[in-house]
Amino acid sequence: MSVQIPTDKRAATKAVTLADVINTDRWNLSDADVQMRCKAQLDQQGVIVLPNFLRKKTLQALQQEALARQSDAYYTNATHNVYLSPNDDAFSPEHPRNRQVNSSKGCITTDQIPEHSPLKTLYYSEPFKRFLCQVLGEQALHEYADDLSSINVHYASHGQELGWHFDNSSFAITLLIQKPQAGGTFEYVEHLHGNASDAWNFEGVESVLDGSQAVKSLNMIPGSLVLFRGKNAMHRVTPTVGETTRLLAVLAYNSEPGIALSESARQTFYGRL
Ligand SMILES: O=C(O)CCC(=O)C(=O)O
Ligand SMILES: [Fe+2]
Repeated sequence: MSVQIPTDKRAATKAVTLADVINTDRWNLSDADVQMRCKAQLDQQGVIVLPNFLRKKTLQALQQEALARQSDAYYTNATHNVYLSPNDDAFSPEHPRNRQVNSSKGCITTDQIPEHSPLKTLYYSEPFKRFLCQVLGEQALHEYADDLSSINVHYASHGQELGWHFDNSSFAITLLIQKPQAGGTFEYVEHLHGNASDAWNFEGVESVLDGSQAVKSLNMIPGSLVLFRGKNAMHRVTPTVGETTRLLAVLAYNSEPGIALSESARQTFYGRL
């Protein structure tokens, strides 16, 4: 005799698999050819967009999930320099080393994302991590040791933006969940290196800050996966225009296990530890 489980209960208990989350017809992540082509493009251009990566249903679920937690987002309204490092008094405040730009987006953290969220299925999936390792040239990818930093959802409502900067981490993995009516454009300058350990490239940075250098914009549609070498390319997100909030998920990994984001960074980005 079989036990009858109500349909809604069955749906609720069904495990979400990677094939439920991503559009596997379009993106076969274990295909060596796909991996190679993605790697080649990332190596050449510093960025790669995989359109229609998420299934439509997943995208809708993620939109709902994100909007449901919007009131819990922590908002930073801070100015910073493009290097995201403390100012250096050896330079004037207007110098590209110190010049301040504005960032005003909101953010929720791993612990605020539901356990059954497709974001978590994707983040912890071994085939997904293997794909990322191949494309990024990493040996292994590990979650953050703290409960906040692995998966974040960013919110940018009308007027909110992310100022020009270089990332601290050598790669970033994002999923656009909702696109605003206008603005919210990801802009970057290819091959514009500039970081403390390498070369500051004050001249190049200044030309971007002054608006005298051509910048590229990334054509992201909701459901796209983006891999980006943000340490080596200056980038920003322009202010959102209109009533539709820009929603973006960030998946963050470490190449070593057991690493937590620094307490000062957690305090700045999340307002708590
Ligand atoms: O919102 C984006 O598309 C990029 C976010 C970003 O650059 C960052 O979080 O450092
Ligand atoms: Fe960034």
